[in-house]
Amino acid sequence: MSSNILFASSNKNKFDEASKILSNFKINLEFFKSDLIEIQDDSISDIASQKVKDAFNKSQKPIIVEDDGLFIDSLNGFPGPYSSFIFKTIGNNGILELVSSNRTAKFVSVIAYSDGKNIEIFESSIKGKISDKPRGDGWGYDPIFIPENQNQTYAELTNKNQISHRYESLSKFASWFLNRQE
Ligand code: ITT
Repeated sequence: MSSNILFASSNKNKFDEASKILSNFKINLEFFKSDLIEIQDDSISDIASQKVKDAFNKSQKPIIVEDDGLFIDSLNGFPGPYSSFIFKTIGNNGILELVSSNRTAKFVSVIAYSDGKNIEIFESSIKGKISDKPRGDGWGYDPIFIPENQNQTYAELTNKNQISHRYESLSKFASWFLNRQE
């Protein structure tokens, strides 16, 4: 492993996936468990920028945060930047009650990295749709999100970490980070 970087989150599932993904690039992550300041904003990348500032202030070490959002087309992008709050309040069953016949959606991941001087942002999204009922044993929205070109939900897929919104944004981060180190 070539580098150690902190990953700040209150969500251990996010860290576990990020850590597996970045190990393919020989980047070692350490979990920095923290409830970070999360501003209410329409822009996931602005939320991630604020979160990483708070994370660096707390850790004083190079650090990554990630902000995600599930955007459902028939709900004009809801829950989007409010995905965390909506998951805690109405959950997957609440979302399923709101979704109509058009079930298309996208999952967005924004990675923000700070070394205390600069903030770098890496964004990615994957298209997909909302399943008709929860399927599979997974965390968060995994049981109701079916990525494009698949028949199974994130929770049912065995290769989520090779295709996910998180995989794409972290791959962009890894290319930038490893290039910078050369
Ligand atoms: P932080 O402390 O890192 O902010 P969080 O769980 O609040 O953790 P986000 O705001 O980034 O994380 O995530 C928004 C919501 O989307 C939240 O309910 C997550 O559980 C969910 N989520 C994010 N990535 C997911 C994934 O890969 N599969 C399923 N649900 C996911």
